[in-house]
Formats: sequence, structure tokens, C-alpha cells
Amino acid sequence: MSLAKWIDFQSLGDERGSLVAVEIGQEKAVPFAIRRVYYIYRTEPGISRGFHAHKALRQVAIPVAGRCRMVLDDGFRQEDVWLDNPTRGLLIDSMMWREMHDFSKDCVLLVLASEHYDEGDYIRDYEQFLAGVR
Ligand code: T46
Repeated sequence: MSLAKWIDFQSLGDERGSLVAVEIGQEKAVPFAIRRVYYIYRTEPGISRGFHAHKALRQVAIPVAGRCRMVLDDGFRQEDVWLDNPTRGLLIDSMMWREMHDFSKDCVLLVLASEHYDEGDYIRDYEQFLAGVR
């Protein structure tokens, strides 16, 4: 089974352009109450980000512009996915190591998070992460 769980949003486009509405509590929508929103943008060429897991946090990442490559790792296997569709969000569960690479210059990655920011929820050491999942 794939590590990547996608949420497909409906594109409500018309002749003026496109619009996506993100709702919680609906079927095929974000499966948690959103407590925080942040976005990553203007990542310089060649820069990678992430390199951590979260103990409890769940997130949905939506590339509202451009693209980047996400590496997901559950401690047993790794999977590479491209985030390049603004109508598709990637659900990143807790205890999933993630890395982000190959950001396009125009990439804006919108992230919906289930909890407020808490540095204590991060596992930034890969060996510690493995010890937690194996
Ligand atoms: C994740 C990936 C996808 C805050 O003060 N509040 C926040 O809500 C966030 C997300 C970050 N920060 C601070 C912490 C650092 O000093 O902003 C700085 C950059 O954060 P970080 O180095 O953790 O960024 P990334 O891109 O490596 O990771 C981020 C999220 O932190 C993380 O939860 O899953 O994006």
C-alpha cells in the first residue's frame, strides 16, 4: 500500500479561472480540525527542507503553485511523490519522516496542520525516529 494518501479537492473553475475550497468534516476533505496554516515559498534552488517526523501532528500539504518532491518514510520503506497539482493535497500522518526537495522557483506549498506549533512534537533525529516506529 502506498505511503502517500491523497485528498482530491474539487476545482470550481469557470471562464475567470480556478478556485478550490478546502473544508473539514466532509467526505474526501481534510480529516482533522485545522488549528494552524502555514506556507512555504521562495525556497532557493538546490535547498531541501523537512528531515523530521512528528509525534502527533497530522498535516495536509497542497502545492498551490509550482511543485516540489516529497520523500515519505515510515521507517520500513520510502516513497517519492511529486506535489504538483493544486487540486490534490498530500495527507502526512504522524510518525512519518518527510523530506522536501527540488522546489520549483514558483513553488508555494500550503500546509494545513492539526495542532498549533510545538517544537516538542518534532523528531529531528532519524535514529530516534526509527526507534519510535520499529
Ligand atoms: C513540516 C514540513 C512540511 C514556526 O515558528 N511556526 C510554524 O508553524 C512552523 C511550521 C515553523 N516555525 C518556525 C520553526 C523554524 O524556526 O519556522 C522555522 C522554519 O521551520 P522548519 O525548519 O521546521 O521548516 P521545514 O520546511 O523544514 O518544515 C516545515 C514544518 O516545520 C514541518 O512541520 O512537516 O514543513
